[in-house]
Amino acid sequence: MGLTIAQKIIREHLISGEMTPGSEVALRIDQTLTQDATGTMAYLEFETMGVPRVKTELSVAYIDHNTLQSGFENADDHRFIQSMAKKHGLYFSRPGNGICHQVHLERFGKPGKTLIGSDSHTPTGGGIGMLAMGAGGLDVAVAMGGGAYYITMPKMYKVNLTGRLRPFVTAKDVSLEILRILSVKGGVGAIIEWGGEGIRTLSVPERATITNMGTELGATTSIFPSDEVTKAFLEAEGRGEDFIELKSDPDAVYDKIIEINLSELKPMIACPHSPDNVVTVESLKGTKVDQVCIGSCTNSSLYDMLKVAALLKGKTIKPEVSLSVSPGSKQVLAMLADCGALSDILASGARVLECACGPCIGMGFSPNSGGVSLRTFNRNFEGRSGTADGQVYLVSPETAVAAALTGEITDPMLLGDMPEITMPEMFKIDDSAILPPASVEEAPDVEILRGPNIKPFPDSRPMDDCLQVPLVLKVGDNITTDHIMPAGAKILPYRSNIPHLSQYCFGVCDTTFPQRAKEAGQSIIVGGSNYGQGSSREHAALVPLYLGVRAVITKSFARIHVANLINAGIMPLTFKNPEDYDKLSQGDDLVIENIYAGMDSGEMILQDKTSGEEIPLICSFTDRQKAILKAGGLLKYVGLGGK
Ligand code: MIC
Ligand code: SF4
Repeated sequence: MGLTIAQKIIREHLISGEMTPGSEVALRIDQTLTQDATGTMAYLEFETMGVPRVKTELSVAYIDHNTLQSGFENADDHRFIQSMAKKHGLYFSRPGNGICHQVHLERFGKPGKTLIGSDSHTPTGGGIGMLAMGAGGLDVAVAMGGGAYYITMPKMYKVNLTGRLRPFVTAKDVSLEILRILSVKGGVGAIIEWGGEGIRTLSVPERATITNMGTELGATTSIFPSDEVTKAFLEAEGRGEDFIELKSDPDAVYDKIIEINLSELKPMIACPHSPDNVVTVESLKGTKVDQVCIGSCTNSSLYDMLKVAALLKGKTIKPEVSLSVSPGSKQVLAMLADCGALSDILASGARVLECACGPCIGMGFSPNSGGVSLRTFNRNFEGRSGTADGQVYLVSPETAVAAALTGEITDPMLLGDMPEITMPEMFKIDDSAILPPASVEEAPDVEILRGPNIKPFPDSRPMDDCLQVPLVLKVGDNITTDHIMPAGAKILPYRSNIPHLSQYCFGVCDTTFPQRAKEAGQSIIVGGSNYGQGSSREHAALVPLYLGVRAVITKSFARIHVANLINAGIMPLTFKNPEDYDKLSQGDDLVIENIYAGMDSGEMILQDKTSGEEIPLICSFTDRQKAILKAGGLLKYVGLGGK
């Protein structure tokens, strides 16, 4: 039987396990990346392991999320990460050099390699033919130390593209269309391979837009073949030698095949507050717009920015609209400046922001109260913009420009002719903001710089055989890690300070949760389906751990979050009968007995002492996961992590 592209890369990196969907496989990881919002924690964890130098082929520490530096906290954390990188053999991408995924694609991504990153949009690398996956910081730390990365062997989906995108219809619209078809749960447990003759018309950054947003489908990752388009991109980055051809076998077998005709696609838009709440732009025409943001790891390539500049050239945005443009990297910004496109953007009335995540993660540029914000980003979760009642829509750069120029949601196809965009043959290569590590000889003398914002990890404890605890919080479906542990300019600086962060846990759903959880001492959370979707932030597990949460019971979990819970020593359990969710109420007294035996049999009984109900639960842990939970988390399991 033939293999898919992902199966070929997995086979080549397989350390242990069976490549049958559902079984756990351990993979050798070639490259890692971290960003600063998850990085400080990941490097503290790496430090605990006592490995002097990273054992991967390449590891990069990026600073791109917390670049506001509104106090000493971020600046201190950045110096810590920089000194860790220098000492332990990592490249360090300075603040302002760009968003990790964009820079990694430009300067480091290699077809056929495995990459894990402490950021859920690491699958951006799938655009260049990498098997690139988002992971919790601790899993990235383990990979840096030479350890395997464990995933559940995914199913294989294929999307066949035919035809060619019309002007004003873009890779972003392809991403939104697949979200419309599959929903935010539709990719869970699967790797999505993109193929068909239509992919030849898509450049690497356009492919990367699509694999980036595969994260919103819940997919393990998404991947394109490595072909002549990939080769041309690598050559333009001066890295032609990194090219290898990669394609699936003609008789590869897929669990699901989806057909999309690019020629028939229309400009699409995701409405508040979920990336799969997708309709055509046309259907919302006339909706008044207050703010437009262009950028993020989804849509900040040179190609995107050149289109934006060409459409804005000689025009002025509506006075009622505030427009921000953040190029994805220093390379993109420098090339925009050199060719004059930056002046066209500035002359239109746009605010040009730093090459960083910025508004995407609520680091400034929050919309006005109740404001409608059209963003070329990948997530529009409630409250994520920093304005609790902000109405965030996700669109392509073309649709964003159309709204900025007209002040309302407008089908960009009405803008007239799409100007011709000529891409340069070579990108401008300047790696001066990427600092190499110290040599092996010099590394021991590098001092690690720490600030007072860095607080110890929460202590975990071995799983008890019996839990007798209250149901401290009951939430619904599709709870994101932004709900569990919000980000934004006020909170993000404290990513290395779990006690401080804990005050904001579940703030979007229930501001009384932290206090109630603390008072309970130990507790259980109950959720609906796809619990923990979105960001890879392990803080969404570490903070509940700090607040005493011992188990989370849901209808289903998202992939990275369930791994983070187990790594933190919190037991993820699912209802055997999803309708039992309705039998539980917040505040109920719960008991789970014989937990160890239950882990072995795969089933436990939840007794609700308040209602008298007995509810069967499922726990399908591997032996490794059982051992981690019994030990009280991954660090304890490997003999580290304090008391
Ligand atoms: C996000 O887009 O939510 C983030 C911020 O990039 C996160 C990482 C984090 O929370 O630090 C992600 O996607 O993993
Ligand atoms: Fe940064 Fe937004 Fe991309 Fe997350 S999704 S990495 S916050 S740009």
